[in-house]
Amino acid sequence: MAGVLSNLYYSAQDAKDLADAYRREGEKGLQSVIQSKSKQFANVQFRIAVMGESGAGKSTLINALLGLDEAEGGAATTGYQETSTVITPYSHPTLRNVRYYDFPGLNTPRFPVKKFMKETNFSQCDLAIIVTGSRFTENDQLLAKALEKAGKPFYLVRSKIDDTVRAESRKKGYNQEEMFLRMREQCISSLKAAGIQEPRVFFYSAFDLDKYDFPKLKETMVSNLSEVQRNLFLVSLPNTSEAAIDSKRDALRHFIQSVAIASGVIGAVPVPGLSLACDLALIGSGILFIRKELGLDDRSLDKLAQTVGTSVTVLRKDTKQEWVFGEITREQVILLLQRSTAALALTAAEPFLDFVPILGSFFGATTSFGVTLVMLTNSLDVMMETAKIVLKNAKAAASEAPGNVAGYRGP
Ligand SMILES: Nc1nc2c(ncn2[C@@H]2O[C@H](COP(=O)(O)OP(=O)(O)O)[C@@H](O)[C@H]2O)c(=O)[nH]1
Ligand SMILES: [Mg+2]
Repeated sequence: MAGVLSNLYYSAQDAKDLADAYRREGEKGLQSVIQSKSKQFANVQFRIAVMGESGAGKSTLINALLGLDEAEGGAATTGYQETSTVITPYSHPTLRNVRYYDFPGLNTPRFPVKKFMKETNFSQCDLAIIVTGSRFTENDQLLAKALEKAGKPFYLVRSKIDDTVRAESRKKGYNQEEMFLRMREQCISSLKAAGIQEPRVFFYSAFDLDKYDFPKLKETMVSNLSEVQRNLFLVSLPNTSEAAIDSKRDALRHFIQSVAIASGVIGAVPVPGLSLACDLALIGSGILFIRKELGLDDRSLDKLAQTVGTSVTVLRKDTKQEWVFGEITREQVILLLQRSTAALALTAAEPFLDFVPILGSFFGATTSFGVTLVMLTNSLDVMMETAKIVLKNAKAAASEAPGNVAGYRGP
């Protein structure tokens, strides 16, 4: 469990800063320290280079991974004419440090492959994706070899699988499974023949994100990250399915543990009033953070309602806990606290105490830690359930709205 401690988002120094801020300015002071700490969480970088020939589907893939529609601000421009000769960065709408780099097409006259190789610095990305809309070409292979030489993890993505399925299914004796097997074998053997040791190939269609290998692509990307990057990336993925929402649970639990540890550390500081004030502030800010990452804040809901052509009221239909959508004030947190009990808090905290040894010796610290942990964990459960109901409502609205059937990508 060393991961939890190494992943501390609030350190002992942060706890001291919080205590000092409380002494100086009371609860207002706490808020500003918490805000600046929240920013640190988002300072972890994750940079993904998306490369391939012009028209391969690079920009479309970036939008799919960001959960953005082209019509929205911040999405990449796609189309059949070559749109760019420079590397264009696209940040995740809320986690700005998850950044995709849309590279110019490999084969354009203005950017021949030799020039591309010479001018591209692979060390600046954490991961690369090579996209092709048909067979992997010689240029793709050259690029893959260069990445392998530079020691960068990379994947090969075969886009437009929907087109292939449509064309092939017209043929006599068509069998989709067999076709994929054959295509996969062909891809892998041609890449191996070109000297790529273990090519990782994913089939995908931008119009069927829950089908083919897109879910596996996301999982594999996650497995290539450091723990901190992994948490950041997981919460950045769009909520296209219940499974996608569930996959955020672990990352958000890490976040919750670090917040709980902070309130435990602060609980051990003997300043009257500090511990409770700090717990309330930390729980409040934690709820806001989780709510945003699950797409349940006002801005995300408005955007989602617009995308699927409905109202926020419809999206909220059948959700059970009103407070999730309301203002998260100090009073609201106290109300939530009153509903759970200290005994419950202590029981739930116990399994964590052995890897938080410094907290074990302070009863006040343990209580604070446990209360914060249970409060945020309960809130997470409620918000995950709510996010799933919102997703269901959004999908229903999307399938009712004309022209929107395939375009829905989740909040
Ligand atoms: N049918 C289908 N079309 C796609 C898919 N991905 C991209 N396209 C289309 O292919 C064209 C080129 O895509 P774009 O992302 O602009 O390619 P880029 O030049 O590599 O950035 C656009 O018209 C896209 O709509 C896909 O998975 N299926
Ligand atoms: Mg493009």
